[in-house]
Amino acid sequence: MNIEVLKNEIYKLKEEKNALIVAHNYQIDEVQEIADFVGDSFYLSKVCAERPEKVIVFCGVHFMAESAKILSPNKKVLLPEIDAGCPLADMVTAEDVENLKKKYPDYSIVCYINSPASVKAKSDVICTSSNAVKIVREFPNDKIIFLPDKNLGSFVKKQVPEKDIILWEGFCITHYKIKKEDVEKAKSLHPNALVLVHPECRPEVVELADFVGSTKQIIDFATASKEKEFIIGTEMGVLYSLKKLNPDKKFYILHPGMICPNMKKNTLQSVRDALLYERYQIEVEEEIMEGAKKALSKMLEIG
Ligand code: CIZ
Repeated sequence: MNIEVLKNEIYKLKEEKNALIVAHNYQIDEVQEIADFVGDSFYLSKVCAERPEKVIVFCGVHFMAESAKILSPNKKVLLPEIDAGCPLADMVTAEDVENLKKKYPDYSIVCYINSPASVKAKSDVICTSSNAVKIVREFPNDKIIFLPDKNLGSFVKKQVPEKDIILWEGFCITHYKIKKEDVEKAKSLHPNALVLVHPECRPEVVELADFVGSTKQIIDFATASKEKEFIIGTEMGVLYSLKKLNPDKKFYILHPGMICPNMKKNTLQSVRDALLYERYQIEVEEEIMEGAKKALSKMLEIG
């Protein structure tokens, strides 16, 4: 179907169903364009909870739509592509967390938002890439198990050396592609550019960056900066907001493979189908919902 026809159909269905469309910073440009709100997963989950609409199309991956459902249990949360998962989130299970708790009974579990609801439910507190350092620093236990992302975990460990932090071995397959040599090459090609990377990158990449932050923090940093050129070390989708907000600045992606195959599954066609057929509905078991909400609320309390 023609893009303009699809867009018009989406707007019509959205109005008919009184639905809200939110899109993560890593979505394809056309999906970000038709969304009511664009941002990181936690910001979008909060928007979904605060807005009056009862039907939400969450253009992101599964764990993100789950977080929105946990914060808005009475709303219909739809994920346009049901198999848009996250390999990082799948690198830890609720059973792994149970085993860790048995092995390290004095430790508290700090869980990155990129995780399944069942893992969140067994954790003490959730964090995002924006607030992970603050959450670990301020959590009232000096013994921490950080999961599932080992790179975000080692970034936190460096910032909070006073705590004993055990890292789980998970990683994002997209951010992992960037190597130290890519940063060195990009810097030699663009000597005046600042290097902005996501903390899911390898530690040796993070080490070479001028700024490390979440998607929102990268967008805010580049927008506020007086500099004109930036080398970006995260998923390409952020270029949509970076370019829109900064038409006079130049952005270079650190690695050509910075494309998350799962984030790119949602299309205008699947958003339209999500609205038309009210699919795919995200449900979270009551028992899991309760535990996961508690861990998310703890994050809000600290952060
Ligand atoms: O939580 C998010 O939205 C993720 C996965 C990354 C980010 O930095 O926005």
